[in-house]
Amino acid sequence: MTTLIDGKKTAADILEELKKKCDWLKSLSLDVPGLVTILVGSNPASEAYVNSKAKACNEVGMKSKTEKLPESTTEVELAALIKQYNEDDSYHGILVQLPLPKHFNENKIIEAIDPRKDVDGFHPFSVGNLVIGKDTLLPCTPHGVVELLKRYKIPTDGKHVVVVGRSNIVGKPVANMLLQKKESANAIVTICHSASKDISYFTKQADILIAAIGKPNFITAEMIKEGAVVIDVGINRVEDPNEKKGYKLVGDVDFESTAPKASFITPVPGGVGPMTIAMLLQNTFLAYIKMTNQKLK
Ligand code: BQF
Repeated sequence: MTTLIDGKKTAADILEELKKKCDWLKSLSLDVPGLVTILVGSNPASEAYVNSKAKACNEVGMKSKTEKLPESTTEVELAALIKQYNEDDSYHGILVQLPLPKHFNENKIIEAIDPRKDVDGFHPFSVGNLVIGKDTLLPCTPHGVVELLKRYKIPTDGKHVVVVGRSNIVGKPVANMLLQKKESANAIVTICHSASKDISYFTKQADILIAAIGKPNFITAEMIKEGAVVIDVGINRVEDPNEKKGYKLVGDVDFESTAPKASFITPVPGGVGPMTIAMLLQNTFLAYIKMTNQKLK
């Protein structure tokens, strides 16, 4: 029997918890957490993402602002805007929507963000803390994956987690999180990627398979072990004339063939995606708590 992991519901639960906390701050006449999202250029998917982030902030009662900048923005101009928000006490989270247009050095831009406001968890300071197991702002999508495993009481201790994909945004951080000698972690972790000659050799050994490849329906039933937990991080737009928008979202996992063989599986949409947003708001709340406490000292 397969359990469908409902990321949409889980994310809604987390947002509800955050809303209660924000209501409580307001009842004490305190400031609420604030998130600024910076979008450069006009990638339709990125625009949709920043819009959902702002909408989620409004729903929980956080302050939010979206800065939409033209494609022609220079690195110096963007860095100056980030600096302005680094110094603005009413914003506790700064998110630069990725990918940036090609003329930007993303690493350089990420490093311009005050690590205390690094709600995407991509600053080298946050990455370093994650790797050595220090408490830190965690990247949203990997954190969403781990949170789903936790809330569905899926054991990770001593389990073999196979991550397919080695991006800085998903593959590397999720592997590091599950590797930690901690509750909801302590897994044996393998990362495989495009240089692996036989991906199936690895995926078939997974107790928990995390697909973060970026290729629609890449993982098929033959590639997994009976009873495996399958976490699909892929968000791929594929053309579909039957859909109003002309496309539909599919994961990196061929859901139809794989689901019957899995013990747990996340759908796309409605799996890991909504958790990304919930974890972003949770990070903004955490950044707020840390920063406002610091001021009281
Ligand atoms: C869903 C993202 C690739 C590159 C940059 C809900 C989102 C997606 C799907 C979402 C993503 C992916 C985000 C669903 C944010 C996740 O119902 O399945 C929410 O908004 N995401 C992003 O900001 O940048 C990306 C994927």
